[in-house]
Amino acid sequence: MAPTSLTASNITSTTATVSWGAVASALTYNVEYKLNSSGTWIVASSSNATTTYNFTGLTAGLLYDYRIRSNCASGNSSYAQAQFTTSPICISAYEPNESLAAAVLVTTNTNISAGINTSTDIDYYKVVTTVPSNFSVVLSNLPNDYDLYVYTSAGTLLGYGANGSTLSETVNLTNLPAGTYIFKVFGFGGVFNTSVCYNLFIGNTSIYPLEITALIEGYYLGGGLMRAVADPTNSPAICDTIEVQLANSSAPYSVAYTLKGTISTSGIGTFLFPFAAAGGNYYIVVKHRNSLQIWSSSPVSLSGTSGTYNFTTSANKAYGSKQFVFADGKAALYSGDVNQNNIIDDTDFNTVNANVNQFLIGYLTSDLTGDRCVEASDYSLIENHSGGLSLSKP
Ligand SMILES: [Ca+2]
Ligand SMILES: [Ca+2]
Ligand SMILES: [Ca+2]
Ligand SMILES: [Ca+2]
Repeated sequence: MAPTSLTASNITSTTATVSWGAVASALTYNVEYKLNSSGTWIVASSSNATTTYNFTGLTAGLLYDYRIRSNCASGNSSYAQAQFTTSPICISAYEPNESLAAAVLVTTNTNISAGINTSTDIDYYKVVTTVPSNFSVVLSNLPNDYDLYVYTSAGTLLGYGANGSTLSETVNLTNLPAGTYIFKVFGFGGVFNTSVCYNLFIGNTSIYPLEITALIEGYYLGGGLMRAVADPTNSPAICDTIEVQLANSSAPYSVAYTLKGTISTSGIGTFLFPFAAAGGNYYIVVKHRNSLQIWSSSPVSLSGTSGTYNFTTSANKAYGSKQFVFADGKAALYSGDVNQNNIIDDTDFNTVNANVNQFLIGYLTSDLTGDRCVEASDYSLIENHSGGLSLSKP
């Protein structure tokens, strides 16, 4: 009688264990195997006394056939045949790396191919950065529910991807200081797969974080604080969106970098410029949707690995001192350049005036005070400036 219930387990790149159900009358078993691509069987054992056999010396990533026959006193059975595939080489790459302390140093922006090949396999990797940077980490080609966690070197969780099933995982992190970062891949609930390697791509972009402080005249409430204008309900700490540009320090002062982002109600926003800007000398330009654009009074050296520029400490932090100054000494972008043509004049005034008469409501450029309605206070604000305030720049 031929053996039944042939199974292969503990498969690695070079080994596999096969087992089968005992045949009552069997004295021994014949075990034979071959590469599926070959026509010639190899005898592994002609007198195997147990119902398991350990293959060794196999080649990685290939399909093997094996067959088992029982040898009885009365003669031999026919063969029962099955298959297994050895693990690809990548399945055990970067091992051992089972703990944060044993994390393997890897290169960013290149594919890492490895496997979760046992129920206890955890793969830790580490990356060392020397300047501030953004990470975009993708774990893909998952045969099972694998998850991705990102930590500081001290083990503080920074972000994770824990989708169900075989969905890829993505973790995006911005403005991380220079340091050592840890990336952990594991099978949720101990799942693993010995034949499919996952892909881990640790995307890393060096940045130059530039913290800008600027106030908007019409939004100012006093005490260094502005109104939450963009989305007061959901983002009460955010004032509004501005655009920050870095312009070359010599004529024609062309713009080298442009970023959009928000400033807080304190007027502070951090803008993550490409690291290529580091070491440069640029005029810092701030634009806002209904304010008069300002340029820094002189070029600013982007030295070190991050920088700050505060426009609010005095009018002359802006080129031509073209800022409004409040009684408390704070300087702010003039409100009123509704049509963004770099001059506050009758054209802007006429728009605001018309909208006051319509009593328009909402997130509007003619709402200079940021209270989501266009009314008398917006009218009186622009009335003060519509004599013709214009952009000052080198
Ligand atoms: Ca592994
Ligand atoms: Ca591991
Ligand atoms: Ca998952
Ligand atoms: Ca208003």
